[in-house]
Amino acid sequence: MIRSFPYRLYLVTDEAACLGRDFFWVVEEAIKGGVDVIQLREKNLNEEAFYLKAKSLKVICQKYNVPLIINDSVDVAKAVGADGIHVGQSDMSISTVINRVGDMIPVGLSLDYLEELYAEDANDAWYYGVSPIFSTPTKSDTRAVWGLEGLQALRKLTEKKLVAIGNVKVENAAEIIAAGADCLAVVSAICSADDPAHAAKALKKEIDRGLKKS
Ligand code: TZP
Ligand code: MG
Repeated sequence: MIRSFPYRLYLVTDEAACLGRDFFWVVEEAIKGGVDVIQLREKNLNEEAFYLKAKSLKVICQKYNVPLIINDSVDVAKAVGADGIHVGQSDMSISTVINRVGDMIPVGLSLDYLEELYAEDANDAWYYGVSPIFSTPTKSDTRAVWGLEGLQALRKLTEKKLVAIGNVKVENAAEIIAAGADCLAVVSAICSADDPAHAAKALKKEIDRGLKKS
Protein backbone atom coordinates (compact mmCIF):
# COMPACT_ATOMS: atom_id res chain seq x y z
CA MET A 1 0.00 0.00 0.00
CA ILE A 2 1.07 3.58 -0.51
CA ARG A 3 2.01 5.17 2.76
CA SER A 4 1.53 8.78 1.96
CA PHE A 5 2.85 11.60 4.14
CA PRO A 6 2.68 14.66 1.91
CA TYR A 7 3.05 17.28 4.65
CA ARG A 8 5.61 20.07 4.88
CA LEU A 9 4.97 21.91 8.14
CA TYR A 10 4.23 19.88 11.25
CA LEU A 11 3.19 21.49 14.53
CA VAL A 12 4.06 19.53 17.66
CA THR A 13 2.18 20.92 20.62
CA ASP A 14 3.42 21.90 24.04
CA GLU A 15 1.00 23.96 26.07
CA ALA A 16 3.86 25.37 28.17
CA ALA A 17 5.39 26.84 25.01
CA CYS A 18 2.17 28.78 24.33
CA LEU A 19 3.21 31.24 27.05
CA GLY A 20 -0.13 31.37 28.84
CA ARG A 21 -2.20 32.02 25.74
CA ASP A 22 -5.17 29.84 24.92
CA PHE A 23 -3.86 26.55 23.52
CA PHE A 24 -6.67 26.12 21.00
CA TRP A 25 -6.28 29.70 19.77
CA VAL A 26 -2.58 29.06 19.13
CA VAL A 27 -3.36 25.86 17.21
CA GLU A 28 -6.10 27.48 15.15
CA GLU A 29 -3.87 30.42 14.23
CA ALA A 30 -1.10 27.99 13.28
CA ILE A 31 -3.47 26.15 10.96
CA LYS A 32 -4.60 29.44 9.41
CA GLY A 33 -0.93 30.23 8.79
CA GLY A 34 -0.37 26.98 6.89
CA VAL A 35 0.48 24.15 9.29
CA ASP A 36 -0.31 20.89 7.44
CA VAL A 37 -0.36 18.37 10.29
CA ILE A 38 -0.52 18.51 14.09
CA GLN A 39 0.83 16.21 16.76
CA LEU A 40 -0.64 16.36 20.23
CA ARG A 41 2.34 15.92 22.54
CA GLU A 42 1.72 17.02 26.11
CA LYS A 43 4.03 15.42 28.63
CA ASN A 44 2.45 17.00 31.71
CA LEU A 45 -1.07 15.62 31.39
CA ASN A 46 -2.52 12.44 32.82
CA GLU A 47 -4.24 10.02 30.44
CA GLU A 48 -7.72 11.45 31.06
CA ALA A 49 -6.68 15.08 30.52
CA PHE A 50 -4.67 14.05 27.46
CA TYR A 51 -7.71 12.28 26.04
CA LEU A 52 -9.95 15.31 26.63
CA LYS A 53 -7.44 17.61 24.96
CA ALA A 54 -7.13 15.23 22.03
CA LYS A 55 -10.91 15.16 21.66
CA SER A 56 -11.15 18.96 21.50
CA LEU A 57 -8.17 19.22 19.19
CA LYS A 58 -9.68 16.65 16.83
CA VAL A 59 -12.74 18.92 16.42
CA ILE A 60 -10.54 21.85 15.36
CA CYS A 61 -8.44 19.67 13.06
CA GLN A 62 -11.55 18.28 11.43
CA LYS A 63 -12.92 21.80 10.88
CA TYR A 64 -9.82 22.65 8.84
CA ASN A 65 -9.21 19.17 7.42
CA VAL A 66 -5.79 18.93 9.07
CA PRO A 67 -4.67 15.48 10.26
CA LEU A 68 -4.18 14.93 13.99
CA ILE A 69 -1.36 12.68 15.13
CA ILE A 70 -1.19 11.49 18.73
CA ASN A 71 2.11 11.09 20.53
CA ASP A 72 2.67 7.69 22.14
CA SER A 73 -0.87 6.67 23.13
CA VAL A 74 -2.63 4.20 20.84
CA ASP A 75 -5.58 4.14 23.24
CA VAL A 76 -6.13 7.90 22.96
CA ALA A 77 -5.55 7.85 19.21
CA LYS A 78 -8.19 5.18 18.78
CA ALA A 79 -10.62 6.82 21.20
CA VAL A 80 -10.64 10.14 19.33
CA GLY A 81 -10.32 8.74 15.81
CA ALA A 82 -6.92 10.33 15.28
CA ASP A 83 -5.24 10.29 11.89
CA GLY A 84 -1.88 9.00 13.02
CA ILE A 85 0.42 8.01 15.87
CA HIS A 86 4.01 8.97 16.61
CA VAL A 87 6.36 6.91 18.75
CA GLY A 88 9.93 7.24 19.91
CA GLN A 89 12.57 4.56 20.33
CA SER A 90 11.59 3.82 23.93
CA ASP A 91 7.83 3.71 23.31
CA MET A 92 5.54 0.96 22.03
CA SER A 93 7.14 -0.68 18.99
CA ILE A 94 5.97 0.23 15.51
CA SER A 95 4.83 -3.34 14.85
CA THR A 96 2.71 -3.32 18.01
CA VAL A 97 1.19 0.04 17.02
CA ILE A 98 0.35 -1.28 13.56
CA ASN A 99 -1.10 -4.47 15.03
CA ARG A 100 -3.40 -2.34 17.13
CA VAL A 101 -4.47 0.30 14.60
CA GLY A 102 -3.87 -1.40 11.26
CA ASP A 103 -1.63 -0.09 8.51
CA MET A 104 -4.16 2.56 7.50
CA ILE A 105 -2.99 5.69 9.25
CA PRO A 106 0.46 7.25 9.41
CA VAL A 107 2.74 5.93 12.10
CA GLY A 108 5.87 7.94 12.68
CA LEU A 109 9.05 6.80 14.37
CA SER A 110 11.73 9.06 15.83
CA LEU A 111 15.26 8.11 14.89
CA ASP A 112 17.98 9.12 17.33
CA TYR A 113 20.74 7.27 15.45
CA LEU A 114 21.32 6.10 11.93
CA GLU A 115 21.65 2.45 13.03
CA GLU A 116 18.00 2.50 14.16
CA LEU A 117 17.05 2.51 10.49
CA TYR A 118 18.01 -1.17 10.42
CA ALA A 119 15.86 -2.29 13.35
CA GLU A 120 13.55 -5.16 12.44
CA ASP A 121 10.35 -3.15 12.13
CA ALA A 122 11.70 0.35 11.37
CA ASN A 123 10.63 -0.10 7.78
CA ASP A 124 6.99 -0.25 8.90
CA ALA A 125 7.06 3.45 9.84
CA TRP A 126 5.40 5.81 7.40
CA TYR A 127 7.89 8.56 8.17
CA TYR A 128 10.93 9.11 10.35
CA GLY A 129 11.43 11.91 12.82
CA VAL A 130 15.03 13.11 12.60
CA SER A 131 15.46 13.89 16.24
CA PRO A 132 16.97 16.25 17.10
CA ILE A 133 18.28 17.96 14.00
CA PHE A 134 19.72 20.66 16.31
CA SER A 135 19.78 20.89 20.09
CA THR A 136 16.84 22.66 21.63
CA PRO A 137 15.87 24.00 25.03
CA THR A 138 12.37 22.57 24.45
CA LYS A 139 13.55 18.97 24.96
CA SER A 140 16.56 18.33 27.14
CA ASP A 141 16.69 14.51 27.08
CA THR A 142 17.61 14.21 23.41
CA ARG A 143 20.54 12.17 22.06
CA ALA A 144 23.31 13.43 19.77
CA VAL A 145 22.20 16.01 17.21
CA TRP A 146 21.93 14.87 13.59
CA GLY A 147 23.02 18.18 12.16
CA LEU A 148 22.80 18.84 8.43
CA GLU A 149 25.53 16.27 7.66
CA GLY A 150 23.70 13.55 9.60
CA LEU A 151 20.49 14.38 7.78
CA GLN A 152 22.26 14.24 4.41
CA ALA A 153 23.70 10.81 5.30
CA LEU A 154 20.29 9.50 6.34
CA ARG A 155 18.72 10.92 3.17
CA LYS A 156 21.00 8.74 1.08
CA LEU A 157 19.88 5.59 2.94
CA THR A 158 16.10 5.85 2.87
CA GLU A 159 13.33 7.02 0.59
CA LYS A 160 10.91 7.45 3.47
CA LYS A 161 9.69 10.89 4.36
CA LEU A 162 12.03 12.61 6.82
CA VAL A 163 10.65 15.05 9.37
CA ALA A 164 13.31 17.19 11.04
CA ILE A 165 12.69 18.40 14.59
CA GLY A 166 14.74 20.36 17.09
CA ASN A 167 15.30 24.10 17.08
CA VAL A 168 13.82 24.46 13.61
CA LYS A 169 13.10 28.11 12.89
CA VAL A 170 12.72 30.56 10.01
CA GLU A 171 16.47 31.16 9.96
CA ASN A 172 17.42 27.51 9.32
CA ALA A 173 14.28 26.08 7.66
CA ALA A 174 15.44 26.40 4.05
CA GLU A 175 18.82 24.78 4.68
CA ILE A 176 17.27 21.81 6.51
CA ILE A 177 14.93 21.21 3.57
CA ALA A 178 17.79 21.64 1.10
CA ALA A 179 19.76 19.02 3.11
CA GLY A 180 17.02 16.46 2.50
CA ALA A 181 14.15 16.88 4.97
CA ASP A 182 10.66 16.56 3.48
CA CYS A 183 8.90 18.21 6.39
CA LEU A 184 9.80 20.42 9.35
CA ALA A 185 8.34 19.92 12.82
CA VAL A 186 8.33 22.78 15.28
CA VAL A 187 7.18 23.51 18.81
CA SER A 188 8.40 26.90 19.96
CA ALA A 189 8.85 28.56 16.55
CA ILE A 190 5.05 28.58 16.33
CA CYS A 191 3.69 27.98 19.85
CA SER A 192 5.80 30.77 21.37
CA ALA A 193 5.56 33.21 18.47
CA ASP A 194 3.76 36.52 19.05
CA ASP A 195 1.74 35.79 15.94
CA PRO A 196 1.53 32.00 15.37
CA ALA A 197 -0.22 32.41 11.99
CA HIS A 198 2.49 34.73 10.73
CA ALA A 199 5.19 32.38 12.08
CA ALA A 200 3.68 29.41 10.23
CA LYS A 201 3.42 31.42 7.03
CA ALA A 202 7.05 32.53 7.27
CA LEU A 203 8.19 28.92 7.84
CA LYS A 204 6.17 27.73 4.85
CA LYS A 205 7.82 30.37 2.69
CA GLU A 206 11.28 29.21 3.76
CA ILE A 207 10.32 25.57 3.13
CA ASP A 208 9.36 26.54 -0.43
CA ARG A 209 12.69 28.33 -0.81
CA GLY A 210 14.53 25.25 0.48
CA LEU A 211 12.67 22.98 -1.95
CA LYS A 212 13.87 25.11 -4.86
CA LYS A 213 17.46 24.64 -3.66
CA SER A 214 17.21 20.87 -3.09
N1 TZP B 1 11.72 15.92 19.76
C1 TZP B 1 12.97 16.20 19.41
S1 TZP B 1 13.34 17.83 19.63
C2 TZP B 1 11.78 18.16 20.20
C3 TZP B 1 11.04 17.00 20.21
C4 TZP B 1 9.64 16.88 20.66
C5 TZP B 1 11.32 19.50 20.64
C6 TZP B 1 11.36 20.51 19.53
O1 TZP B 1 10.99 21.76 20.01
P1 TZP B 1 11.43 23.12 19.33
O2 TZP B 1 10.88 24.18 20.24
O3 TZP B 1 10.79 23.15 17.99
O4 TZP B 1 12.92 23.13 19.28
MG1 MG C 1 7.43 9.15 22.94
